[in-house]
Amino acid sequence: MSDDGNGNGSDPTILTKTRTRSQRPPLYKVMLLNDDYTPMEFVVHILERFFGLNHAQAFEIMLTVHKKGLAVVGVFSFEVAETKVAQVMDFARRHQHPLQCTMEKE
Ligand code: TYC
Repeated sequence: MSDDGNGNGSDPTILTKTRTRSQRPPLYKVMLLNDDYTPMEFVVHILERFFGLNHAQAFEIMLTVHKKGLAVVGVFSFEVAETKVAQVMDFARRHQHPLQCTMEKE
């Protein structure tokens, strides 16, 4: 009846905090995987073309993938990540390179 809606009846000495859910959508990491056949310059080109990196940044990430086996190349919404993966996989396939690109929830 006299409840003021604060979640603890009408006792003004009890403070409560209403937990609100974050409205941020989940983000997805897009990763490139190393292989022994895709030319280094092709990977650099992919990073420039589809991820908007400059040549130096693209070369550095390519080398990280080459040395460590994989690297995160960007973090995007689900739809954008899915599009990037599809673009990279399609471009690699059309050039007959075995390059693999995957996505994973952050
Ligand atoms: N390992 C490849 C080579 O030596 C280069 C390479 C780098 C391939 C990154 C894939 O995602 C990759 N030609």
